[in-house]
Amino acid sequence: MNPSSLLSQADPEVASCIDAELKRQREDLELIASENYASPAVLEAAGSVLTNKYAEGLPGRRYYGGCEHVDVVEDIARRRARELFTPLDAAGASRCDIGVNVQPHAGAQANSAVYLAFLKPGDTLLGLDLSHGGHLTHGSPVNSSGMLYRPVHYHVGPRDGRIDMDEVRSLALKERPKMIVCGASAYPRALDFAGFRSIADEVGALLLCDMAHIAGLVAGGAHENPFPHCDIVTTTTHKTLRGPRGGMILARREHIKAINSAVFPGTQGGPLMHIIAAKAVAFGEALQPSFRAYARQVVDNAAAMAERLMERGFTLVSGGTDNHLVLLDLSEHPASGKEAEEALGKAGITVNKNTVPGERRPPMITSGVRIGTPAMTTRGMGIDESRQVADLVARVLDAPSDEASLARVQAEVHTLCERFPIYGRG
Ligand code: DSN
Repeated sequence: MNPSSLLSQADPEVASCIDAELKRQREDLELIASENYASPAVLEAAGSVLTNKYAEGLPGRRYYGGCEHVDVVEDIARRRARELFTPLDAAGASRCDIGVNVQPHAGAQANSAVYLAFLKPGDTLLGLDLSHGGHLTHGSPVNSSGMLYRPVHYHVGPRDGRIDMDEVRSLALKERPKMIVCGASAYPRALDFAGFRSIADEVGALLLCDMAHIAGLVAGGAHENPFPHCDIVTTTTHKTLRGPRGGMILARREHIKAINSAVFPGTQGGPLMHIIAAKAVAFGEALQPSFRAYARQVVDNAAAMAERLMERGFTLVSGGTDNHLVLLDLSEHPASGKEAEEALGKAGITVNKNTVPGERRPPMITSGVRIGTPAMTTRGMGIDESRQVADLVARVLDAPSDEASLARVQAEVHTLCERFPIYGRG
């Protein structure tokens, strides 16, 4: 990859920031569970002339002329997404007919559009509590989902760290939500879609899965598909799915018309056609057999990392992982989540501080660290490297103020990353 060659002449100030970020991504170890490295083909599509095109509406029904090529691109993206996420039975037949909208600019916009389509202000929304692994858009009071609607939250159990399905059911029976949201941004365990479906049926609620974190695992067969259990599924396209930054909504066919109207004109204007092209490219990549191997490796790497961290004496929320992330519980550790994030950053290891169930510290401090394997797995790292990375993390957290030790870990991080280059060699 030739970093910013044209841009460096036209605008050296911005080009130097992009070049510095490329260097950071190449040299440091990216363990933020929601980040990944999009392929050069995805980046090329995202940087294409399609950024110039207005295309409000849907393929074949646009409010602008000149849409003949972007129509084809959007149809390719929708077709590939449908192929990726349609659940099949043992004989390979479709278990439900799904429609797709690839226009949401991000996951938050996808969720807003779904709420607009199916809820009225004041309707009850039941989702996972933010500090127990949920998401701001699942009814947090500081997000429109918690301001416009009436949020009620379920939790993980205090002992096992897993979603308490008995509590979900009792809250659903008591509060009669119009919609139940399953899905999380910091939950290391598999989701019980059939369990959520049965509760939703009992109270007549719609069931939304926000699969943003696990979409790539679903596409690659390493996590159960939310369909046919869920009515609507939202996602981002840049996490485990490894596409461009963006969102998407999939739904049982009978719901897609309402969703299309809620995306445009309900919540968005012109779709980002360059990003939709990049989504199409990423979905094409995810349909390849190699993506199944990638998804499996992401999960195996997280399991290896979890095991090694526990051997090193760390506490993990739920005692392990089924997916792409582990959540370190530092409640009893001298370092807070913030201090741990800063010390790891000095050693070239990028993570994010995260609240843990029963959190006692403020959200900008926290008692946890979220660690994910999607990006390091894209670099080609496997089980041995996952155990090595867990050891590097443990060394930092055992002595977060020891600058000499942090420098030694940083040198090892750079050597490791050099063995697994991204975007060519620097
Ligand atoms: N901010 C994303 C994450 O890091 O999980 C969720 O939207």
